Amino acid sequence: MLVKNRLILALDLQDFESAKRIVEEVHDLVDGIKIGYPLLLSHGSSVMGELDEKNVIWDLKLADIPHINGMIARKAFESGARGLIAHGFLGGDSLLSVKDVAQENGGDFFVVVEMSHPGSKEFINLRSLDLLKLALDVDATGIIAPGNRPERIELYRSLTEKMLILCPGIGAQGGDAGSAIKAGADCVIVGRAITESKEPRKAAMEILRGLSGEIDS
Ligand code: OMP
Repeated sequence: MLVKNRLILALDLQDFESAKRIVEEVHDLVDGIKIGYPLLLSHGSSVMGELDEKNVIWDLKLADIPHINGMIARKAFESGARGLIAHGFLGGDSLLSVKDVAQENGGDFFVVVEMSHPGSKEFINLRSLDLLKLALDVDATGIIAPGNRPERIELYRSLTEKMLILCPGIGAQGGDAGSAIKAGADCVIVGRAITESKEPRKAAMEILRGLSGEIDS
């Protein structure tokens, strides 16, 4: 994945016309668009043909046995995905099946190592360092880490130079884009702060302005 503007749009909408309008407004400002169940279950994978964006990451948070993970990953790449998000807690074999398919397709895959919502502290975040190790072992393109916990991003950055760190949890979940980048994130993932704004382009530009201070400094 090419990192340039350091912003990824989370397009968590069910209304495709609104989704398309937002993409048209911001596509030149973002490094990619993340889509997931809200859009895919509402409109199917045919949305891919109509999105004006090359780097579409499918956030399916894959969490199944290797055979099924591989089958779903193959379908996603066949449908035009350039990247996939998978959970690591299923273990190395489940992740390797995603990696194999991503590699065959020249695509990216990202492993969730820690999440941004309060409930994540009950289970997944207790094993984050093991999940990070797994992501490194399977040579993932990158990890998903909480943008609203900069101290955790700093820790992950100190433990991996080569993997990308993509960070959601900005805006609506309390995180600050500039602080996440300063802590070591490669990209922030932003949904509602852009999609629910009356002026999505202006909102995206505002976020980029906040990032540029950190990138230059
Ligand atoms: P907003 O809170 O609206 O910016 O959306 C955040 C996006 O990031 C949603 O698409 C979530 O599914 C996703 N996300 C998190 O919010 N927290 C996480 O820990 C992980 C993800 C993710 O995997 O992308």
